[in-house]
Amino acid sequence: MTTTPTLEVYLQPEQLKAALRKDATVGLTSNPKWLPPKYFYDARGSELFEQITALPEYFPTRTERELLRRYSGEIAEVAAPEILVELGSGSSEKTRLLLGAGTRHGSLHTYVPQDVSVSALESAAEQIGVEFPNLTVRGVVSDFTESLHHLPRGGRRTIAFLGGTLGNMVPAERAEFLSGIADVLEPGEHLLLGVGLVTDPAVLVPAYDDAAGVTAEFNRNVLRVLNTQLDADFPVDEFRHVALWDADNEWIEMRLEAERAMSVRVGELDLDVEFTEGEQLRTEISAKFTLDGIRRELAEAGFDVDRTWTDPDDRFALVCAAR
Ligand code: AVJ
Repeated sequence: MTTTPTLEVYLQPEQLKAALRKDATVGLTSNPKWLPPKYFYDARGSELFEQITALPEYFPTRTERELLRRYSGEIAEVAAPEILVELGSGSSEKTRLLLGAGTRHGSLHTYVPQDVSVSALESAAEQIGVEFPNLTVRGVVSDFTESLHHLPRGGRRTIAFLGGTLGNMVPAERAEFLSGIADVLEPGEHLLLGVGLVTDPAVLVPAYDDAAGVTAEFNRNVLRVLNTQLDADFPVDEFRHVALWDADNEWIEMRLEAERAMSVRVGELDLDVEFTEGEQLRTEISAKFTLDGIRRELAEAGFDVDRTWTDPDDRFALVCAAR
């Protein structure tokens, strides 16, 4: 049986644009200035992120892939998913390992990749459909914080949230997000998290500041998105990429530093944004976790942690938690 993947769109380009207008208005008029990381991922940004995942310095993706290669059989046994929902699925590249294990285990019949990027979802859903002809594939274009209202029914579900993307949220946002997931799951359903662990800053920082400058381009891409979407005139090449380890908060922070004083016009917002020389705009946090810390956050949200798996260097963890 081969069925064509379907794509359900709950986030229209106009809605994404309205959210961008609102977030850019708030963030660019705040002190310090900031922008949410979800706007990195237009077609070019998604492609740059794919390049990041292959960089020698960026260990999270290959570490998580290795964990999935090793342990997806155990994960399938613990969670026995009939429906696998993946939040922020991107290219779904590592998910193939889970899909393979789920189908071999015999339980899995449906894969629901969710992402804000239509381009990433379309190609991922199509490839998965070809590779796993017996799986029903239902792509969902939405914002993952809002996608929980549209969860499929009709079988035991596992929600996978991989890659360390949970780290893009500050603790209060994570608490709300995790309890939101707990609320929509039934007892016996699972959440599978992939999280980066607190590790040596000498390893972490280069992962976000690679020698080839791909992460710098990815970071600056958010300004290109504003230029295109909001008719802004950021001189993109006059912003310097900054990545630092915030030891108190245990997160990596990415910023863009204005190399000179400037006034940026954001046409669609009828807004002029002043930067002083050296002023930094925060574009992303990527929080890292300890096993005790993530267990505690999950327990507070209403989960029971069944199993954790880590790599030999303790840089990344897969955490499987039951509702
Ligand atoms: C996709 C959010 C997991 O935080 O490591 C990679 C994004 N930013 N390099 C991460 C990212 C800079 C990535 N996540």
